[in-house]
Amino acid sequence: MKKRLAFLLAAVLLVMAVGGGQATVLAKTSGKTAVSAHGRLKVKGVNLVDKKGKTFRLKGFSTHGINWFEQYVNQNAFRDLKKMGINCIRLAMYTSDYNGYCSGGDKAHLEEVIDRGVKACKAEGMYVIIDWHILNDSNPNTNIDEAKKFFRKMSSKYKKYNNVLYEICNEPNGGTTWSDIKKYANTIIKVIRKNDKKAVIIVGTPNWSQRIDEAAGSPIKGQKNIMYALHFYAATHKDDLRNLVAKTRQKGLPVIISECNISEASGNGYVDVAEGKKWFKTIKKYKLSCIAWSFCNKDETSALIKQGVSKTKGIKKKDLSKTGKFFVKMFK
Ligand code: IDC
Repeated sequence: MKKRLAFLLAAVLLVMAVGGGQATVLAKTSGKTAVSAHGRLKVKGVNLVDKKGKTFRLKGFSTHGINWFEQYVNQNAFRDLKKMGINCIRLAMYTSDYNGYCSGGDKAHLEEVIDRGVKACKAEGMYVIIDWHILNDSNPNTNIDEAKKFFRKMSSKYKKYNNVLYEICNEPNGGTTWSDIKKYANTIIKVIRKNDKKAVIIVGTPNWSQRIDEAAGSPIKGQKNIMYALHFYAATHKDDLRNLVAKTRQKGLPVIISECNISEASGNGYVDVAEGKKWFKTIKKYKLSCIAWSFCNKDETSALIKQGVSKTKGIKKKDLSKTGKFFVKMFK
């Protein structure tokens, strides 16, 4: 009997030890969550709306590259953020920077990290954006064949999930035109729609997802639930870019701020709180969704976790950087 008890105790201890690692799947949270209350999101006119047709704002944190800071992709951390008012996580998967998905990265592992992130968000009742994070590879058509395969796989895997959104090309840049992007988007949207008729799909815009005016001049036709990305870094991008929001709304373009910060466009340097507040005036006026870059402790001012804080669970407000605290406050 004693032996059996000792064995049982050892087994329990072993489970606890294993359970302390990254892969822990916590119980589903009880009570009302963003996803249980608002359901599958869709696009109505210029707005992102919930299942009842009411305008809904995503308030999110984006990961840094999951090929670099994957330790933050865990349910404990997401739950910590949820307690601070975050209702969405963007999983940024670089395609060609840092051993990205198309530049030598471990595809199977990256897909596992995405899966962990998607499932953690589902368990926490949070929305999740799967982001094909092009950057170095300025034109999304460069890796369109890989993108097709990737989104075919993702949309098949997550078609039953009501909390998943797709961002199909983070920031086209260099000489990439809106017509190049449209060509790419029309292909990828069709791939996703074959499996998933409804998920919201976010399309990047020229010049590092700033020229929403070009998209407004010639939006994608014949597709529902499409949004257009506007990215800003407040210490660099000011009135000129903000003015495009009003301008494109008049033209009926649904815009989403799927990445932003109050640092300089480099992701580092000066943190402009005053300009950040101006951005939030616009964001609140038009009830825009907004996702902050990036959920990590890298030594750069856009990092949302404070320098020297290395925990990836039990994260409290005091562990956030100046920029992290700013966003949590603005999201209130
Ligand atoms: C930055 C990261 C930085 C990294 C760099 C290059 O913050 O650590 O070294 O990318 O990969 C974007 C991009 C985003 C950038 C960010 C800041 O979407 O990948 O992250 N930024 O430069 N667009 C505008 C700014």
